[in-house]
Amino acid sequence: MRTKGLNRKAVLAELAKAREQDLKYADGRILCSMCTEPHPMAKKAQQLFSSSNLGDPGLFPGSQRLEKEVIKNLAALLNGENCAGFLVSGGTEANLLALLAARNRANVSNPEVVLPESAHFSLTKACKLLGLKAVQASLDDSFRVDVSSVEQHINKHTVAIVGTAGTSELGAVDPIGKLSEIALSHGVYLHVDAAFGGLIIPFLKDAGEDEAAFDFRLEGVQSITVDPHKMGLTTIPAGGILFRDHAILDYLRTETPYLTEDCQHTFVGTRPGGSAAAAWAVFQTLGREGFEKTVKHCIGLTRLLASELKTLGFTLVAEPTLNIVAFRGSDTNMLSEKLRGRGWLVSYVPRLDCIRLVVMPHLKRRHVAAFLEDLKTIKGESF
Ligand code: 0PR
Repeated sequence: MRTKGLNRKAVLAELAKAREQDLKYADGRILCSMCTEPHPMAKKAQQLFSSSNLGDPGLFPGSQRLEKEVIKNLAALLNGENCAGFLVSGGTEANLLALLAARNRANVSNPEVVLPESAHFSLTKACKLLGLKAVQASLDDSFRVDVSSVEQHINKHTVAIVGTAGTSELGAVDPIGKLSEIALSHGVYLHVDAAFGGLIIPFLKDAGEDEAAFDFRLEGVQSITVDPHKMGLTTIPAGGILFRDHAILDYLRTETPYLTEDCQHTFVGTRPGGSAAAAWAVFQTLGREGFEKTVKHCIGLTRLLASELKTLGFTLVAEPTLNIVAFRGSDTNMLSEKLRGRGWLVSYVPRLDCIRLVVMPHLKRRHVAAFLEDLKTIKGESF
């Protein structure tokens, strides 16, 4: 640390320099991220609540009320009548809390969790941290978890099975209805990772798309991860974990003897009230209609991209379910490098040998058109 402090102007100039190095969502070049430019009201709200700590809610009852209202909004969206839940640091912490609750509830020796091959790596991290054996279930031809594979892996050590509503690589939605039936018949905990899809799928019906049931209407679903800092247009950090009912919280409880509340249920102690305020502000400003419009925009552009990619002779890994397109050509890894060389931030997925494009709200039609033009040029160069 420097001995003498700098003046504000100098500090701001240094910050501006660093900010300049960062990529901007608004430039429409980021096609590999599940985050996006936050709504202006989210930024404003986060600033207003920058000193608030949800970890000591007796000092910040207003912030706690906003967190509770955000959780209530998410629960209503996911058809959970008696949900308990928290805003946490992200999908990773949300998934960790779900598996912790499942492990403690089952209280068996050598605990195991059945994870789809397509599960996000945060679930593998959680298993490592919690001493759980991760057992992989295979996928079907449409990259959704094979329900019979899940069922085959359930045994007396299984504490949870997991389904994903919007996989990170392809946006596939696992057959949660069938997983729910299995969970009920084996008396095992079902967690749904809807970190990405949880704020898309509920709006698809209104956007003219099919809505696959994945939420608390399914009796076997015990918890859902749903992240406002992905499709919720809010500031980072804002993950969400919802539990079917308050009873599950007993498995997460840690005493906090000298704070304004006597226990906590999250991993993170000091939690940003600004995140609750920001998510709340977005929900209030956009309302259901605003979210529907955003989802419609993203899905429309996804469909456009998918059909243009096919016209250009590329193969889609799967028809997109949500706002992710994955495609491949003759040398896909090389193609992804060439695209990055032209300033397009795309991800290459080695497991599937494909390029993955996440069509987030910051992408506009003109960006997609420019991307396709560059793709055409690169393709032309290779022949
Ligand atoms: N579950 C699913 C289905 C996810 O896609 C992710 C992250 C998580 C859980 C974990 O969430 P947190 O990262 O909030 O803890 N999905 C993105 C991914 O791995 C995260 C991300 C976002 C990565 C933006 C890069 C980026 O620029 O792709």
